[in-house]
Amino acid sequence: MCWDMIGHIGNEVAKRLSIPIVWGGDWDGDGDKSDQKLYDPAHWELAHWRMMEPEPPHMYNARGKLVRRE
Ligand SMILES: [Ca+2]
Repeated sequence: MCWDMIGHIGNEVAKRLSIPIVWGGDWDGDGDKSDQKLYDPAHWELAHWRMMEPEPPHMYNARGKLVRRE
């Protein structure tokens, strides 16, 4: 299946880059796609994104230059 291949590639790339992700083709990442209610293989998300702190909005000075916040 095409989505299985895409899921495998995406998971491997994320693992190599140390990016924790969740794939909608296997939400719990146990390799079993039949143990879930929703199969959404086009869906990717960062694992634990709900617990992440939002990045503060970028600030720009009057000249349009990005000003870093501490
Ligand atoms: Ca599963």
